[in-house]
Amino acid sequence: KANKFHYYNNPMWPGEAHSMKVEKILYQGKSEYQEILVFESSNYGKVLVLDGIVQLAEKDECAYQEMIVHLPLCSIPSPKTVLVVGGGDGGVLREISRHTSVEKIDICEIDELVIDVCKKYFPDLAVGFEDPRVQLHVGDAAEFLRNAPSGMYDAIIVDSSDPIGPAQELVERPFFETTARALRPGGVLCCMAESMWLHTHLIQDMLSICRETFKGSIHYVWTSVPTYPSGAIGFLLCSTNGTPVNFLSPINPIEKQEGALKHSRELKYYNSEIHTAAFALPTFAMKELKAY
Ligand code: AAT
Repeated sequence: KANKFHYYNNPMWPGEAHSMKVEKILYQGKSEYQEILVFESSNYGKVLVLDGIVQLAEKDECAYQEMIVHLPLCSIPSPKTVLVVGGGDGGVLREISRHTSVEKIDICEIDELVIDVCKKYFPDLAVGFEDPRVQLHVGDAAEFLRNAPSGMYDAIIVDSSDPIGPAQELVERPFFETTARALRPGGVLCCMAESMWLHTHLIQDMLSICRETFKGSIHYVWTSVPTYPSGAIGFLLCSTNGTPVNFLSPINPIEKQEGALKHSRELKYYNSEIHTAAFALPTFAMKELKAY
């Protein structure tokens, strides 16, 4: 028990707990914001845990990081300025760095200790920080976006932890309003949006806020991540008013970008077929989410 909640009492998934065999604890510490744990698992490689919640495992991080980045960046022509919210492990930066059109990548992560720990234990993710286009801002992303100039970004990627603790504000209306304002017309947001199996009400709330704040297209998409509760995680894809964005058939497909595929690390999960497949919802989710 390395967290402040009892096993079956995490407010994000009450009544269930998920386990992995720990081969070795590599790091345990506490920052101003959260408890940080890194362990070597028997089946999923090294695992990063914040406040008792798995944030990533080496074996399946590709599914999350590749989807949260390439779904939005392949949907707009030649993205140049990108903001990452959270993402202190660097995996999202690593994926953005495939896009040769990108000129500037801002990242706003609240917890410097997460960055330091990931640089030590997850070099295959933290390599993202080495891209010279990256500018790191340590601080609360809600505050950062309140001060961001209007129309500054082509894309904003919200790779944040669950909305208990420091990420609470990142699912609330004022955050989405400042996000929409910081995007240029026709810019896109891709935001971690939890599991369709576990978080219907939260997703409905996020969708209805986004329908009011973003005047373009809004979709809930999902991918499979075995080490996250329920094994699935979703994202909200939103575009602002401006050139319409057809997320379903990407205008900037990955296969057409030589630089993206020739990156030092091969794509393991994302391709154009899985991009389109991510929009297909099971019947129950369609019923619960389509009306919102
Ligand atoms: N790349 C997958 C890992 C994450 S990490 C999410 C990061 O968001 C953490 O490093 C956390 O410190 C940071 N964060 C939380 N709140 C804020 C904030 N207000 N401002 C800036 N950064 C913040 C995501 C995993 C998703 C797991 C889903 N269950």
